Amino acid sequence: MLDGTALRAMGTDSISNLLQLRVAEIRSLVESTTTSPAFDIGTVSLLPPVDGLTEVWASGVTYKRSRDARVEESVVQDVYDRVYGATRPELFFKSAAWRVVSDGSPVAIRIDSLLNVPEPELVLILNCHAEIVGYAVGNDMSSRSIEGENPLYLPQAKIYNGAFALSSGIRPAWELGGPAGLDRQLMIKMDVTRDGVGVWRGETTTGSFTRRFAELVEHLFRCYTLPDGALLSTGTGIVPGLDFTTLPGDVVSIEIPEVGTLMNCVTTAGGQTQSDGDLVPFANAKK
Ligand code: DO4
Ligand code: MG
Repeated sequence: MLDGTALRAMGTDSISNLLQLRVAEIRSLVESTTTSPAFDIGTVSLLPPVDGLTEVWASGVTYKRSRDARVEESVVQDVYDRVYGATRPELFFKSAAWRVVSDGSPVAIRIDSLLNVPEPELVLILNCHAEIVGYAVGNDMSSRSIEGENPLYLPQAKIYNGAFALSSGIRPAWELGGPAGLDRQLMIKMDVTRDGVGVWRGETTTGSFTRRFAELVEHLFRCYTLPDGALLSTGTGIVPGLDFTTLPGDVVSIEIPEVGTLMNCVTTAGGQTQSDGDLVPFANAKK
């Protein structure tokens, strides 16, 4: 696993610097570095492996379950059918690096959204050369009611405070597949508990992913420069029925056994509501 300790031993403090190198260079750095953490890993909070100018992007409708769920929730259904079968995938900007939520910190639902879900997703860690360096576990928190009202509201349904969480550490790509990407199917599991009781559970495998990871990467980098690389969340194959919504206080646990785990409690998105009901900007955002 590639984490902060390994990074420092390799002579860098930043993932974005690392993502300027070719996979072969990163691999040789990792394999020639012997690390032993100078602290007990259980006593520190690990940050997610994203920083600098690295952008977080996401893809959608890459599993049949996702296509069916969007058709069910949306008043405009054919866009999801169309993108599911189209050559060009759905790609959308999800988060700046500094906004990404760590494992163990709260993710959020919006105060103006009635139907909300966590979306457990395999995340590709990409260098600036559009190569897959490794994998992590992501949670693409989403408002189904806002996107369902109108697909043009997707940025508001998907981008808000606490909307994307990422596991700590990177599982190097060369440990799971060939240089072109993943060779094997990975299990993806999600559990949601409320007051300590399980209220929703689902699982899928990347065998149900209907595209190739390489084609998502190719479309992301087409006509778009990513000097510090990118994280690309590959879409969800696990969507609860319309009778389920995540509530503040829920705990969301996601596991991709060969990649990592991610656990976050759910809170209400940071923001303030004035007495007249207007939203004002998030007060605590870093400058
Ligand atoms: O437009 C819908 C977004 C879909 C998505 O985020 C997913 O399939 O994971
Ligand atoms: Mg998603």
